[in-house]
Amino acid sequence: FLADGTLVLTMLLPCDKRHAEAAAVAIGERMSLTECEVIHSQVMHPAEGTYIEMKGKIGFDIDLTELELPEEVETLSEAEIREAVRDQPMTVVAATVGEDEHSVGMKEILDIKHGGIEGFGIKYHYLGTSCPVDKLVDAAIETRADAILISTIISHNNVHYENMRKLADTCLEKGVRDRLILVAGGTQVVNEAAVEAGMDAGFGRGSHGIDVASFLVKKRREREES
Ligand code: B12
Repeated sequence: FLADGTLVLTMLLPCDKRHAEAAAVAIGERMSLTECEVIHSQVMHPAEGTYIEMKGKIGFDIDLTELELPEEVETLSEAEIREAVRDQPMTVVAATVGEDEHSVGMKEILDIKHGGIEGFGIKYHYLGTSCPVDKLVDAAIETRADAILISTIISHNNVHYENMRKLADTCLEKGVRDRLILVAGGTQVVNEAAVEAGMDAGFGRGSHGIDVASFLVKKRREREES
């Protein structure tokens, strides 16, 4: 099957099954796919719409040697992180922000039970869900935290990046941007866009505590050296 030019698209169309199947093929054709065919359709809920899987063919090749790949991040070893935190303790404050009640991802990153940063000796103050940005920054100042970790899962209207901008701006206003490491995470978070929105790093789907702990230790070192 390698490089046979077949692409499978999934979509949720807000209409009944018959219209959704015809619309999916029309969408594929407008995207310049050929041989468009619906291979699966399922009414999710009559009020919601129909889930469609549609296949079609693309008319071009991708040369793997010409692709620009993102830089591969090197993660410090567990021992190295633990030693760095033992020599110089680290505290963070964390919460889900805006009106985001999705707490599972944030807990995975924090909690020792899920291989979170706590397991490397990093102390955390978890302020819960839907936390106002002001409250987080004040808590970071009060506890003399090294970093603020926010989780922002909902991404409608780019609210996840808006939340990040708000955090960066609040830290600037309160004069603490230079002494706080700002990290955002969530299903739809892309590192480069998070950095553009004022964060030091962004972590997406599938991130682990060790990735974040390693980043925090490296970033603190980098700041101390500069
Ligand atoms: C469980 C769930 C809920 C639960 C949350 C319970 C809880 N206590 O967390 C409940 C039922 C409350 C819920 C409600 C809603 N939900 Co919901 N929910 C989900 C679901 C099924 C799973 C989320 C989850 O727990 N994933 C598992 C964790 C481990 O993964 P994760 O969150 O991505 O976290 C990882 C990374 O993102 C990253 N990460 C996350 N946070 C952080 C933070 C930092 C600092 C770092 C470094 C990394 C990091 O690391 C984590 C570990 O790898 C997803 C669908 C999905 N499959 O993702 C929808 C989903 C997130 N929900 C969605 C929606 C729309 C809603 C509602 C608006 C529905 C509604 N109309 O009411 C409400 C919103 C409520 C609110 N105000 O927040 C949408 C979001 C769409 C979008 N992108 O904006 C999703 C994607 C479903 C969908 N396909 O439409 N939801």
